[in-house]
Amino acid sequence: MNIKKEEISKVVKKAVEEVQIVDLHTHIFDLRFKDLLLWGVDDLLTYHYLIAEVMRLSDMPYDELWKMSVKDQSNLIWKKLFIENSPVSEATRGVITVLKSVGLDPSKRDLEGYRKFFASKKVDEYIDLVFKTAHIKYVVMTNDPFVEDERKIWIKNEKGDARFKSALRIDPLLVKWPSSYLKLKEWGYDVEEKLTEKAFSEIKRFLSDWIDRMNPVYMAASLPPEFKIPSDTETALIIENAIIPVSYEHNVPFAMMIGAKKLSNPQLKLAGDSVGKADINTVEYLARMYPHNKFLITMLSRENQHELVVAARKFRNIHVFGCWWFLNNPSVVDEITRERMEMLGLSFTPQHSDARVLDQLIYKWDHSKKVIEKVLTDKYSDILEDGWVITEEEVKRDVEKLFGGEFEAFLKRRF
Ligand code: RAT
Ligand code: ZN
Repeated sequence: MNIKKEEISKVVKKAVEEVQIVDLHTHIFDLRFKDLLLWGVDDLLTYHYLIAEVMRLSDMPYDELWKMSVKDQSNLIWKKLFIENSPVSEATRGVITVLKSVGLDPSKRDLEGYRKFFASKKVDEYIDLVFKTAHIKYVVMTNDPFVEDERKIWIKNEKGDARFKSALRIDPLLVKWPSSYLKLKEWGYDVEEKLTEKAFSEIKRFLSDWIDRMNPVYMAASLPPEFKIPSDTETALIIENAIIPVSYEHNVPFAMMIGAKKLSNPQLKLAGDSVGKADINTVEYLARMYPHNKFLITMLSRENQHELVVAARKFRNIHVFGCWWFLNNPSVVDEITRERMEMLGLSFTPQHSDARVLDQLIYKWDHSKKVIEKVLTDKYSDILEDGWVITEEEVKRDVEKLFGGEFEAFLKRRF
C-alpha cells in the first residue's frame, strides 16, 4: 500500500529502528580475544576521544595521565567532563545514551553504582544484550596480524562467534615496511628491505596465508593525507604489486581509510592523531587502473567528501562508507549523508560505528540512525511532493540497503 505523505516520517522511523545492521568497521573483538574486548563504564569513559577532551581541561603532565590506572583515569574524566562541565560533546553524550539504554539512570550521576551494574554482568550475556539493543546483525572487527596479542590467538585457528567477522588490517606492512619486513622474515617469508620481485611474491604469500586463516571481509589500512599512487614510496609499490593482485585473486576488497595524520601530538598516544586533506587523484587512479578490483573508501577530511562522492559516481568499483572518526558528529553526518544520497542514491553505506568499546555500538548507532532517518525522510518527502508513490516494503528495502545490504551486494559483485 502506498504511504501517505504525512505518514512517511513514521514509516521511515520504524524501518530504521528495526533494521538489522551490518557494522562494517569496528575495533571490538569476540570472546576468543579475551581482554582485547573492552566493555563497561570504565572502558567507555577512558575512550581515546574522551582522553583528548579531558586533557584540554587539565595542566597535568601527559605522563602522569598514562601512569594512572584505568579506574583513576575514568574517575578524572567523569569529574571533569560530566560533573564540572555538562557532557554536551558527542563522545560524552554517547556515554549517557549507553547508560540510559542499558537501563541505568543517568540523572543519578552515580559512577560507583554504574560500576556495580557492569561488574554484575557476564560478558557473553552482555554481548547479546548490546547486539539486541543496537540491532546488530554482525560487526566487522579490525584484525592486525602484527599485533602479537592478536596473532597468537589467530594462529590457534579456533572457531569464533559468527556475529564477529574479520578484516585483515595491514597498516604496518604499508606504512612501516623498514621495520615490518623483519617481522615477515621472522615468520618465514623470504624478504629483505629492498622491494624486489621476490619480496612482492613473498608479501603476496603472507597476505594469502592470512586471508586463508582469517577469512576476512576485506583487507584494510589507514593511510596518511600525503598518501600518493603512483609513486615510488614503499606504500605505493606494495599496494600496486602485492595488495592489488591478492585482492583481485581472492575477491577480498581493499579498504582504504585515508587522511589520518598519525601522532600529531605523540604525548596523547592513541588520542593524538589528527586529520589532513588527502589527494583524490590516488583513489581515482587506483579505480581506473584496476577496474576489476574493488575498493572500499572512507576519507577523514570533510574537505575530501564532495570529490570522493564524485569519484564514486565515475567508478563503480568504489564503495563509499562511513562518516569516520572526526566526522562522526551529527551535524557532519547530516551534511555528508545528504551529499552522498543526492549523488549516489542508495549505493553507499552511510555509517560504520568504529566502536572500540562494545557498549559504544549502542550510542554510535542510536545517534547516527536518528540523522540518517531524517535525511531519508526529507528525500522521500521531496519525491512524494511531486507525485511519486512509495510502499512500506520499498522503504524497508531501501533502509536495509543503507545499513548493510548495499555493502553486501558490492562484496558479491565481480567486475
Ligand atoms: O576512530 C578511531 O578510534 C581511530 O582511532 C582509528 O582507530 C581509526 O578508526 C582506524 O581504524 O584507524
Ligand atoms: Zn577504526
